[in-house]
Amino acid sequence: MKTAHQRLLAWVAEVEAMCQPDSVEWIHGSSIEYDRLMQRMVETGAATRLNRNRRPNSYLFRSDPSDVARVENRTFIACTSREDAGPTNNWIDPAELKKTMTALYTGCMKGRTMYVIPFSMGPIGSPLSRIGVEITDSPYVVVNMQIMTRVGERVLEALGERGEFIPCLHSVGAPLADGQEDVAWPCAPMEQKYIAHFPDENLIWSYGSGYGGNALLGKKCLALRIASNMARREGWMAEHMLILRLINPQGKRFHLAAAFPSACGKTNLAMLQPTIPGWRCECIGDDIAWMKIAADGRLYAINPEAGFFGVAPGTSMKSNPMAMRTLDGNSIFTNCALTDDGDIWWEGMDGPCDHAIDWKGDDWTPESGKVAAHPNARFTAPAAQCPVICEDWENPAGVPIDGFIFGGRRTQVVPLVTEALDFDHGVFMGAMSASETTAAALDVGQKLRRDPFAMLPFCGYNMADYWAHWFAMGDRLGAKTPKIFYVNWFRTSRDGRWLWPGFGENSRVLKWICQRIEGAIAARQTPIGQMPRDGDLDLEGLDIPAEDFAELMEVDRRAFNDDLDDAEEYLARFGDRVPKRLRAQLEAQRKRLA
Ligand code: OXD
Ligand code: MN
Repeated sequence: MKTAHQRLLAWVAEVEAMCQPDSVEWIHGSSIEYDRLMQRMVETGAATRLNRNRRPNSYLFRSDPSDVARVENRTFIACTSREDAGPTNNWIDPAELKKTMTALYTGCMKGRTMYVIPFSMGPIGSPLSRIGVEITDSPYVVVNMQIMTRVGERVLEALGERGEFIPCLHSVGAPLADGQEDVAWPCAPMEQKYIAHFPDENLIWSYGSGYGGNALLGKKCLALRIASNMARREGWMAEHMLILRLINPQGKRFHLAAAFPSACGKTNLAMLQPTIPGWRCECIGDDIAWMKIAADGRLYAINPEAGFFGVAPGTSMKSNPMAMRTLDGNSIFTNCALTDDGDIWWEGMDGPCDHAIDWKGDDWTPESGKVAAHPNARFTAPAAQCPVICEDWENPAGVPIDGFIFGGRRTQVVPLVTEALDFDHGVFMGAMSASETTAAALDVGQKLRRDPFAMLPFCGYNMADYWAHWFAMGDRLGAKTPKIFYVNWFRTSRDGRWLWPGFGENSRVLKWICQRIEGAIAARQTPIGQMPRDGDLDLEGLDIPAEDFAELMEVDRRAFNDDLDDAEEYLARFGDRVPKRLRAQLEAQRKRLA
């Protein structure tokens, strides 16, 4: 591989000396290389090629049953002082962590190939993009990175001889002794897994897991945890947000960025098919937004990723037809079930399945009494294949953001949609976000967890400082701050029914949001923010009983007050670091609710 980047070459040599792989391969980024890696993994039994007639160029992987999701308890922010990591992150002194991990890394790639993947987060050459180099001993990681990011020679070219890059070291942590046979999914035991971030030196070290965000280091580690640190230092934003473009019947475009905790339907919303006549929606990204203030004073966003790494179960032609069509070929499936005709299946997919091989490789029928696909089974697919991908999804300048949406999964209390009274109130809404938990993280036990800005597992520094950064960005944007909204698609009735149909019908809520952004309609002020007046939300053609709609929109002052008590306790964890402006918002909300 041709690079004259001395710092990069020195780092690769240093890692090689420490990890002692059998060989080193630089990833060029060609399809021939991708096919060759896949072929090798099919031969070793790590991958299964799916039926070419049903899903061309697509493969299924089964992970080790112990390695199926992000491991938040084993994720560390190793900055110099514990306070800078804050109470929501795990912290270890960087020198100590490096010592522990160096011991683990020493000889850890024996019997394996070490791959060097130069990758770009964001379109190559965009002023918003950043370059990383991932070293890994997992060929599964390589093929996933080839879909999720832009990789290879063109990245090295952009890097030149002196360009900045973020070193990302990954090992599955399973060296092979001479003659020892490999397993299909090598990984290390839980207590040896470390997903480590050294924000003071923009460095990522990951050991022991091969799954998703633990191993595809461009995603959560670089584009969120490290990038949030860089963004704070440099005055931009790295957020756990989808980006979409909505086009109204008059052809006017609106760009919305929305933050929801993992597995709350972000991918579904990003690829929404509006049910209201004349409205169209296009996808720019489904997970991460990098945003910067441009010369015109507005906030512009890019999607730093090049693919979707989505939760498979529940994805269907009903819930997300555009995702289903994105997966027609050239995709990787992990921990899905394998059907008798060589295709994949998961719970919630269209049509039943009578027999399959489940995610553990065992025989499965609906009578087995267990799931066929793991709840956090994933698909990896190129964004360019999405039928509603926006023509500007790779625009190096990004798209101007008109509105932010926050939300979570709340079966109680939180109404369908609320608009913040102003930017500061919106920051308060984002900071107080909470959600009922799901399967995307392995080890979060409790049911309702506060997940500020959906960044709880991804903010690479003290969350209280992150709130201060939001206020500071608001001040810089001044009159050009995007409007902020809070939505909840998941409210249920007292007798446990969904009150809102969700999916494509969410376009009705987005329409109201766009009308508010345009200043086309007034709103009703409530103690928790602005809400649609009677008749303003377009419900035409939707059969919702009036009592259900009333319940969906209900603001129960007592319940909100209780929520504030809980919020106050939560804020207390951050002590004096909580911005005064956030506390002022809490007090103001209390007064409005009194
Ligand atoms: C994801 C997550 O995988 O947020 O996107 O967990
Ligand atoms: Mn996510």
